[in-house]
Amino acid sequence: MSDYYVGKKEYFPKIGKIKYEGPKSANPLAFKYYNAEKKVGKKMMKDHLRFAVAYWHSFCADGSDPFGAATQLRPWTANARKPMEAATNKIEAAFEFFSKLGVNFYCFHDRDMAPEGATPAESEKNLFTMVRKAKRLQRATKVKLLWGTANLFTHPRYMNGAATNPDFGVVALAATQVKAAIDATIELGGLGYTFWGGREGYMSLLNTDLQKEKDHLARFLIMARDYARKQGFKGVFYIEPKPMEPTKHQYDYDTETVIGFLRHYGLAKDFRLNIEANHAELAGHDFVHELETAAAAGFLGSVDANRGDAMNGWDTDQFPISYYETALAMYAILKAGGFTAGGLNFDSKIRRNSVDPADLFIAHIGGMDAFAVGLEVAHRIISDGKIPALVKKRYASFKKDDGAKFDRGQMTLTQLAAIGTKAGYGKTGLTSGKQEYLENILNQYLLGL
Ligand code: XUL
Ligand code: CO
Repeated sequence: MSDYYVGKKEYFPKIGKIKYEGPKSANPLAFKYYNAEKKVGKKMMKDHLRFAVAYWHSFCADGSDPFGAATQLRPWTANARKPMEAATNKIEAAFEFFSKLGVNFYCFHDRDMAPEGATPAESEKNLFTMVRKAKRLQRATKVKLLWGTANLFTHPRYMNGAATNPDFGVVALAATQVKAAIDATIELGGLGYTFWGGREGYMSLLNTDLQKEKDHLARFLIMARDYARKQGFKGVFYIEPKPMEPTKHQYDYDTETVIGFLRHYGLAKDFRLNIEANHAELAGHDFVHELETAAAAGFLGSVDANRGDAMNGWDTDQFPISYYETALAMYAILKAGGFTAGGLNFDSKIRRNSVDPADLFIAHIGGMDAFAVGLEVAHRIISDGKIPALVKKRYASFKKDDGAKFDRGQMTLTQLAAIGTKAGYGKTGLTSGKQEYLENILNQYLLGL
């Protein structure tokens, strides 16, 4: 028996199971650093990293962009006569890919998996036909669903938003999709359900009642949460922040904004954040800033792993390759205790001119290797302890005496000022932040030293 799964037809016949061959390997179809069963600290790499493949980028996208037609004519869609036949081929190709690559999770939107029908009832029927197939394939491959979601942004009816649409009729149609996508997620044992606010934002304030739209978004999320919990969903709800694109301004701008929103509307208990690297960059933040901000407030849930291009301001969704970025990201994730329900979902797409079937594998291999290196470096930072110790030392004055009293909120401004007056200026505050020293240590860790 082969060590990977193939359906009725093999879609990647020239590619077998991707194996770990080590850093010196010249084989483009082998892992150089990701060694699934290797222990890093107390857990194996695969359990730290919990990689997921994004169904939409890898199995639905065809390379078309606003300037040109499809370049990636995939056999699973090109040879199908009907949309449901294409959907069936696609799901078989996808699970063959997951199995050969050796990832344990995937993520999907309702419309990635099944085409919209002529009526909401037909759309739901299509989705559930595919959910039954997905369930069989999950069993055969042991691949699990990290999270499901609904596509509330592609169809023209959502051009003015979904939950925040000024037309109640559209809000109700969005509900048909979210209700069915939650049912599908539950049926597939999904560990999470994600809301990325596709077109939940505005293009112009001249035609927008901003407060009403935000209230409607919260109302919709409360309804979805209540429905899912009633149906027995035990997983985590995620909001995926993004500041712009496709709308000029999206309500889920960044992590801090979303945390404020969740707390304000009483959603903090059920919702966590799904942080995407490229979205962080669009918001003017580093990926690690968003991760640390979420973690600090107890809202870190899952990650959409990708990278942007610092030279331009759009969501390029490239595969992550920077060890520096993955090291800092994994440091933030390990410090927060690691993933529980979440994982690293490659919300990344190959470039339009990467037309070889092998490119899909090579891109994921690079991303997985990059996060494996990041994990090792992050573990090194923690186990060596120099960097955490310096951070601790910086705040040592709050550990005892008056500093500790201030920290615990047991001091008035008058008392605090009296301490300052008594101490006087002297050299207080002129302590080095040691940034360059820490950056140099990190570079040594990056080289495995
Ligand atoms: C869009 C984006 C989405 C979400 C899921 O920028 O990241 O693919 O991850 O809807
Ligand atoms: Co995403």
